[in-house]
Amino acid sequence: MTEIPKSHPRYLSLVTRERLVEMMRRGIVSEAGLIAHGRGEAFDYLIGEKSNDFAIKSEKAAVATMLLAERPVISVNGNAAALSGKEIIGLGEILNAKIEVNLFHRTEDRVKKIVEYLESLGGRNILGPDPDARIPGLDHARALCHKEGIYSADVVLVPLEDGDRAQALKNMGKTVITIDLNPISRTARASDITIVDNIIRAIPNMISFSKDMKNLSIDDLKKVVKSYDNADILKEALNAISENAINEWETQNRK
Ligand code: PTJ
Repeated sequence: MTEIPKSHPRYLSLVTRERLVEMMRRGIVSEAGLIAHGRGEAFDYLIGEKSNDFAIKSEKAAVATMLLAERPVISVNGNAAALSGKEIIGLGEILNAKIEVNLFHRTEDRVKKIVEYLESLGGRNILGPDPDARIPGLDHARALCHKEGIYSADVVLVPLEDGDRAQALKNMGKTVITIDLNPISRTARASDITIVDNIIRAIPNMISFSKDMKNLSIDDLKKVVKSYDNADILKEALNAISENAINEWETQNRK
C-alpha cells in the first residue's frame, strides 16, 4: 500500500483510493468498483466534498422511513462494504435492519468474502450466500436475493446501486432509498429518497440522526417523510453542482 503523507491536501481522497485498491486485491471490491468510485469522486468534488443541506434532508427522511418500516434491509455491495462496512453494521443495529450482500458482479466467492469481512467487523446474521429468491425482471445473477431479506423487505437502502436493480425493486412495490453522488443517475431518479452524499459521510450522519430520531413519535416520523420531495432534492443538488462549477471557474480566472 502506498504511504500517503497526512500533510497531503487530498489526504482523505487518496487514502480512500488506496483502501479500495487494497479491497479489490482482497477480492471484496470488483475491478469495475474502482471505476465506479472514480465517477463518484468527480461528483463529490462538484458538490464540495461535504454533506450539503439537500443531503442532510434526505438522510433524515431516510432514517424516518427506515424507523417506520416493518422489514427494513440494507443491501451491501463491494464498494459499500469496503468504504463503510463497520458503519453499515452499526446503522443496521440501531435501525433494526437486516443486512444482505447483493452484488452486481456476483460470484459466490465474493459474496462469501464480503460476508466474512462484515463478520470480522462485528456483523451477525448477514444474508448473502445461498440465495433462495429472485428479483423479478432482472437477468442473471444480479437478481439473486433472500426471501427473508431483500425479497420481502418493505424498505431497502441500496447504496451505490445500478439503475436497473433500483427500478426492479421499485417495481416490486418497495420503498427504495439510495446513496448516490450522481444526482442524474438512473438510480437517483428511480429511488424514493436519494442521498446525494459520499457514503463515507452519509452513513455516519444517518447513525447520528437515528440516535435522536428513535425517540420521535410515529406521527412525527410520518411528518418528516411527508414533507420530503425527492425531485426538489435532486434539483437542489444539481443547482449546487452548477454554482460550485461556476464559482471554481471564477476563482481560477481571478488568479
Ligand atoms: O460490488 P458490486 O459487484 O455489486 O459492484 C458495485 C458497483 C458500484 C461497481 C456497481 O453497483 C456499479 O457498477 O454501479 P454504477 O452503475 O457504477 O453506479 C454507482 C454509483 O455510485 C455512481 O452513480 C457513482 O457516482 C456513485 N458512487 C461512487 N462512489 C460513491 C458513490 N456514491 C456515494 N458514495 C461514494 N463513495
